[in-house]
Amino acid sequence: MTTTKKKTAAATKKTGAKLKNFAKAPINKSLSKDEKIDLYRMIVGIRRFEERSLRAYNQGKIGGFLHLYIGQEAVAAGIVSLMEKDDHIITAYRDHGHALAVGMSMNECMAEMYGKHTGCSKGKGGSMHFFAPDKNYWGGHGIVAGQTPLGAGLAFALKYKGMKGCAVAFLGDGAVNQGSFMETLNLASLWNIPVVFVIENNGYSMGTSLKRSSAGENLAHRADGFDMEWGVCNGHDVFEVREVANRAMIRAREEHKPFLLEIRTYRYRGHSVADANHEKYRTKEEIEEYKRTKDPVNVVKQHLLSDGTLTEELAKKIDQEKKDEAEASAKFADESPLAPRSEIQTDVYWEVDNDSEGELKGTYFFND
Ligand SMILES: Cc1ncc(C[n+]2csc(CCOP(=O)(O)OP(=O)(O)O)c2C)c(N)n1
Ligand SMILES: [Mg+2]
Repeated sequence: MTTTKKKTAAATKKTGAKLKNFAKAPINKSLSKDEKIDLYRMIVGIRRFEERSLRAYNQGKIGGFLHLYIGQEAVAAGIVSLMEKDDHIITAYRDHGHALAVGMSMNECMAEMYGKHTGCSKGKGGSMHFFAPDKNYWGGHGIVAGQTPLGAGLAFALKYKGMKGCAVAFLGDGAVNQGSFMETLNLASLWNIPVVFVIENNGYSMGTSLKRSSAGENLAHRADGFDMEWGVCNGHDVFEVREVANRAMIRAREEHKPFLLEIRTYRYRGHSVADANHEKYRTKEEIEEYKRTKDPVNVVKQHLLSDGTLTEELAKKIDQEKKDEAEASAKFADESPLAPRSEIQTDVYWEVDNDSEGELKGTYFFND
């Protein structure tokens, strides 16, 4: 059994080493020209949205936290592009990229950060709590690793209802040491739940580097302890992300098997915008080196320029469109109304809105 696991894991790595150009992997080769341009458009769109929200934060328009996804764009864009009708995703608080990737509009996302009624969570969630159940996107969670049992629950429901789909639960490298994640891995394996856990390993958990917080050569390897398959890949190349995640997602859908995938990525900005000291726990050179050699926007752009899908002119046009869309979303958010006073307490607790038994008895959470 263990040998099989090890073989699969090794095979994942071996395939990675052999296929230097992931754009040529079958799952990517089958993409039409328009689909490839859409991937580029999505990655650029996330980048421009994040840059605009940073400006809004610095202008004092956004309260609370702002965790930017800049540098990690190819992970969400790549995985979401593989989603089928009955696939679902859930993530932590660094959730803007996933939201845009599932098709949420910049307007509803920006307005949410401004605390406006037109936001996706009616302005009551903010940056960390974007949700779109209609797009199979279940947020946006602030408790580190808290979304992992919920992700397994989504996948459990799919299997229970006899649906052919999988759930992808994203988590950070800092979340792997949480007890709830270990418990979730155990049940996912024991009950053959179709969930793919994707560790977005950006090397840091707030100001603590991976080396200082987590034992082991890699994080995915921990799946061995739960008799679960795992793999490791890079996150700067959207085609590599698609190639490796696709196999895990197919397996989950078709065989009801969980998978632990570690994707090596990097965040350019601090943990949150309030983390002004992000150059104290890492060097400027480290950040610059990643930007120079592995920037997800440049990497996909180079792929598409070299295969003739994209021209410099079209790339510029798309970039400008996304800047304009982000700018327009800030205007939309600014001009949107706050929630009316009468709605301040709605959509906060299901029990309050649904006149439940608990409400009638005056006890929301306890039986007596
Ligand atoms: C249970 C819990 N403990 C601590 C925190 C405080 N906290 C917020 S983010 C974070 C770091 C998580 O880092 P990682 O999982 O690597 O995600 P990243 O920010 O890199 O995306 C911590 C410790 C929290 N939100 N929840
Ligand atoms: Mg991290």
